[in-house]
Amino acid sequence: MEKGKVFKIHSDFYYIDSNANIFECKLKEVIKKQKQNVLVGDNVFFKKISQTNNQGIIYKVADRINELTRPKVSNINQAMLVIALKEPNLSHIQINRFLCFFEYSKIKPLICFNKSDLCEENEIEKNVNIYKNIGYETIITSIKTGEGFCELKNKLINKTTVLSGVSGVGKSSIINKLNSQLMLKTNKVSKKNDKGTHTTRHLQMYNLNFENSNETFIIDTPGFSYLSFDFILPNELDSLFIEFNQYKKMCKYNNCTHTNEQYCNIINNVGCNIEVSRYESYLSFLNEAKKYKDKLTYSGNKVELNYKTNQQKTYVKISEKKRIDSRRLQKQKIKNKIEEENEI
Ligand SMILES: Nc1nc2c(ncn2[C@@H]2O[C@H](COP(=O)(O)OP(=O)(O)OP(=O)(O)O)[C@@H](O)[C@H]2O)c(=O)[nH]1
Ligand SMILES: [Mg+2]
Ligand SMILES: [Zn+2]
Repeated sequence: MEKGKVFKIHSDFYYIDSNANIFECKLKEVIKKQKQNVLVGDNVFFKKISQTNNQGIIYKVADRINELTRPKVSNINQAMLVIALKEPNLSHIQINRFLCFFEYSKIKPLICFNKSDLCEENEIEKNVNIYKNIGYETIITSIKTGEGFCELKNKLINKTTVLSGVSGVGKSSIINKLNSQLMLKTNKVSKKNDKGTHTTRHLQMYNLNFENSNETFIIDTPGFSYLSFDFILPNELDSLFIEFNQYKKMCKYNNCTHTNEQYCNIINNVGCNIEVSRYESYLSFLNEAKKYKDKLTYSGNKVELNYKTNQQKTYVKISEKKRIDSRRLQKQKIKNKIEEENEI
């Protein structure tokens, strides 16, 4: 059996790099039956169909170090969130959306502020410092002037990095600048609506072939148009704003939502220790999280008596629709979350 890494997936075909040889593989029936996802980044075991061509069958997926759901990749060392300082215009709420998602996924992001050639220095600093002060690793780059690329190479070397960010921010252009042989397709941002044109259509992993490392991988991804929060519950949200943690301990109420409670230490710190744009994003995401929770819970709580202990226990009832939609395990997870939230 041969070993290799999945670097591209196209419909039913999995493209594998095995010691710089490329194989086009299909999945063995048993993997399909188990409904096991094979992701870009997976290390797999496969058998060649014949000695003469480069086709094979994947038999087994090796254990993963980690996996990310959006984009769907595995075995990554870091995620680099690419932001354009201009074209498309920088949006803090959008940055915070991605940051919350990475916190939720327990993946440490590196934030790359690209297109520095289009922006004044003091404006760049003002924007970047918001995230630097929170503790995020940041880097400023331009593919036009080459700013930041030495530093960037040092941050990428010997790692597998997945790029993330909306369309048009320069993800593919950055990869081309790191290795001019790759020649990935890029496209202008639309002047009409200040949006990218979704040029990259598929996830693909590339070896950057740095002079001093042949183990530096980068994954180009299609830019999301919108990352919606249909997975976070209200009580989980404040911990995803990592700078809130040190202040929320001093809120008067343990279950403070930091919205209109008296003696809320988060609200007290907005405008000094907590950036206004961060707090505004929090409020906006909280609304989305509440809507998500409402969608999950229609039927309220159910009280059952345990005849042995003669004690009552309260359960959360999930709506009928959700019951059909989700598998047993998922249901249990959701129930646990809500019961925790309602302190049942
Ligand atoms: N001025 C300037 N333009 C840049 C820079 N980086 C990228 N661009 C331009 O931005 C446009 C979009 O770049 P892409 O690399 O296609 O963006 P992308 O993030 O890959 O977009 P999708 O594939 O649609 O997700 C192209 O016209 C690039 O030339 C930069 O540092 N400065
Ligand atoms: Mg692209
Ligand atoms: Zn509070």
